[in-house]
Amino acid sequence: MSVDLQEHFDETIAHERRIEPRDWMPDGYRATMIRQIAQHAHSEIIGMQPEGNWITRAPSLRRKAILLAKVQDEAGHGMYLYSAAETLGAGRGDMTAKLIGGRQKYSSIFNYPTLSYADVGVIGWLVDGAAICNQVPLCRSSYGPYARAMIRICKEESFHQRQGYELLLTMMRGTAAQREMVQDAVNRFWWPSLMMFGPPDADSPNTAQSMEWGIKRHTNDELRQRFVDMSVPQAEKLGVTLPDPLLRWNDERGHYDFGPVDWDEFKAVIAGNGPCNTQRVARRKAAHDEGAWVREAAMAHARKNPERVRVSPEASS
Ligand code: FAQ
Repeated sequence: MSVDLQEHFDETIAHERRIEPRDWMPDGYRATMIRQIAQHAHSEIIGMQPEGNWITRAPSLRRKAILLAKVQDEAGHGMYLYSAAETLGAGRGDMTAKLIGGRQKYSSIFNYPTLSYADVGVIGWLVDGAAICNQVPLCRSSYGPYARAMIRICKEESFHQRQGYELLLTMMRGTAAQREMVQDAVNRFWWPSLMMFGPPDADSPNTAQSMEWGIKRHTNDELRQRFVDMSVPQAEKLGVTLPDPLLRWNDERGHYDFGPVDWDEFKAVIAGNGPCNTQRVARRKAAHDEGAWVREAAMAHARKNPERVRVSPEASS
């Protein structure tokens, strides 16, 4: 490696400019970007399953249309993100194989079941809310294709968050049974939503280097706190109780204090032992297997039009 290349990279980062696919970058930077983008892409794709579970049982045509569009958006996000990872030399087939083989992660949150239609609203409000909180700063991430993908993704996630909140407001204005469903969903999703931001800073092996490289702009704990501060007034307006007896405003800190997250549960979920891990990965594998004929057909079509389509060897895997 030439000193000039490293210097140029360091200068680009120091001046808050973007690293682009053709630029030289340290191996560690490339590996970190691939790890984070692949994990993010997998989350969007696996994240279609919990809500997809309710498409056939949506309570009205309007709710079904909204939910279909949302789940479709998540597929689109996964596609942008796989494309961003491909600019770093990662193969889509390889990333899918790693997801199915348990060698690449996806967000812990999608290993929890969706037990009622209120879960659809709570996923929109809390899960998309946490995703936005985490991803808006990533629009300024140092890797160009990732940062640019994030701009569109965040716009769509904001819309998702509002549809979730609107669904919950509607249910809270409904019957006592509907209000109970909402509270039950909040009770189940609140703590897992806080886990989405990753382990506490003291136990986060990647944060320091990722901040230095301008990949992450805030630490896991900073973003978790921002999310709590943002959610409490929204919960009050909604009329639900967040399931944390230690949650209270701290005048001195200018933030809400909150109780301890169960990090043993988080570790179990990311190690593959959450309530739905096996089911989620098995479903993803089945979808991949069932789609083999589509990939084969696309390859056959591409071979017939060699000058129009450049076929990547990855596409067939
Ligand atoms: N789940 O050192 P750190 C969405 C892993 S998209 C599973 O702190 P880092 C949209 C981490 O990978 C949600 N694993 O790691 C939607 C690392 O493992 P490794 C996804 C987790 O990367 C909404 C180890 O723990 N969003 O929701 C989790 O600096 C509704 C140590 O952690 C993104 O991916 C976790 N929660 O920080 C879709 C955003 N947290 O790889 C459908 C981009 C940590 O060393 C419906 N990613 N780990 O073996 C990020 O911002 C970061 O990667 C963090 C983790 C903050 C997630």
